Amino acid sequence: MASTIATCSSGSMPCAIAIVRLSGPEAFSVLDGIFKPKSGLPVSQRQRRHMHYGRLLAKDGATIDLCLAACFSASNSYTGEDLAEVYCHGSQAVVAAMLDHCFALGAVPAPPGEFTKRAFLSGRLDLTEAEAVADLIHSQSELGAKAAVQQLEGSVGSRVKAIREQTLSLLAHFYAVCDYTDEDLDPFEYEKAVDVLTEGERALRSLHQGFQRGRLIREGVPVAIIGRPNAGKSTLFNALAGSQKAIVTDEAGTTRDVLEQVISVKGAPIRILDTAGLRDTESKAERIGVERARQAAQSAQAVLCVLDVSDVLSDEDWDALLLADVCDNAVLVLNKTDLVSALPPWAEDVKQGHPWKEVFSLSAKDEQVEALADWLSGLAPKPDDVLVTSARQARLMEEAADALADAMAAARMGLTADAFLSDAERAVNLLGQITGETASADLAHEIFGRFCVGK
Ligand SMILES: Nc1nc2c(ncn2[C@@H]2O[C@H](COP(=O)(O)OP(=O)(O)OP(=O)(O)O)[C@@H](O)[C@H]2O)c(=O)[nH]1
Ligand SMILES: [Mg+2]
Repeated sequence: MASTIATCSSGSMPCAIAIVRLSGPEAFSVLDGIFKPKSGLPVSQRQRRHMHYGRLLAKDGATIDLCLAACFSASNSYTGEDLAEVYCHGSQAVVAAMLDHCFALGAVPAPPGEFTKRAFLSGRLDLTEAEAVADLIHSQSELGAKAAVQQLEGSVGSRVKAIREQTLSLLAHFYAVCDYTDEDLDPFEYEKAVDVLTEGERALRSLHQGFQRGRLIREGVPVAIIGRPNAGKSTLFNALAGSQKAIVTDEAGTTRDVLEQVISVKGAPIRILDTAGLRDTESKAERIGVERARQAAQSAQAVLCVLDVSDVLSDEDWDALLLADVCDNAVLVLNKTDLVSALPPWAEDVKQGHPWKEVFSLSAKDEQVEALADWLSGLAPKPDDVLVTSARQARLMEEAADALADAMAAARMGLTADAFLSDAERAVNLLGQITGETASADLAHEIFGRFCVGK
């Protein structure tokens, strides 16, 4: 019999309200033990999914809070088990005393992801939906949240299930024709089977293609800020991030490592990388930093090349310009405009002489980054199509598409039925692992182990 788990599902305390959740066969009886409604009747005997006001008790019977509690029946709960929730004041002491009382009454602490794991095991969620819960919790931008919630609503799972069911019914038809030769069944035609498999493979390849874009949404579109020392890269990074994360000084060579932060730019997830100023240097650490800056620029989706308009154009600036030239998506940032009344003569040559996607004149120090932020927000993929964000799912989709292609090749070449059947069955199994229909206990353990406690 499953245990009854209890844990605090809300964030760090102290805070206004904390939510403690109980799930399992004893959830209601444990709640009745720790919570006494003002109205007298235990919550388990009152209306489900309604809040009830009452006294929360510690193990010794003393009142430790006045708060709300609710019961959700297995048929209508997140976990698919009886589930109870207490909404108390967000005090560490209150929550600790309440949990202590729950454990004394037979509940056990919930491991990370246990509530969602139980939802999966009871069939409330498939694995793609469960993984979307984790994505949603970790989303750092509105776009990331939208992609996760689409997946939570079954956008990926339902497509994968449909392909699996079509392949399964092909197999069922094949076996029926072999097993019941006397029955009046439609003959199994390889040509028709190939049509179904072709469509399945096409759909899987297209889902898989969405993975690269999905990953950008999940991890943020990488954008590197490059330029010579003191151009104002870290100041620009801080202005975009809206924080003082990067150290800024008037000493050249302040930033030595690549500093990164995912920021939500008008709802779009952008991973900005602040890099070391490009120059020849004797310092070992700074040399490594410069090398990392070059690598960051080459692997980023876009590069912001920062030049200081209050200074002359130096050889080090040329180094940055040459690096920007090899990036497909380079933007020129003419910085420190607050220090000059007009742009220097070299600015026009630089604007014209390179394939810039856009040119911005601004003062990073005065946080004039609105127009640049607008441009950055346009880099994120559009959320209108189904985007796969999980590397696990993407890998299985590719393998399943390959298995379907192998099955088709076997059917077309007129190989033995065994070859066709084993490839089609392999595809069915791989597709089942995406949604969890054929997932092993180890896999479920690994996936839910990455969740936070209380979810
Ligand atoms: N007036 C003015 N000063 C700026 C502006 N942007 C940066 N600075 C100043 O320029 C100096 C260097 O700025 P940083 O942001 O540290 O420059 P960096 O490019 O990161 O330099 P390194 O890390 O050494 O490569 C600091 O004194 C900043 O305050 C600006 O828009 N206007
Ligand atoms: Mg810096």
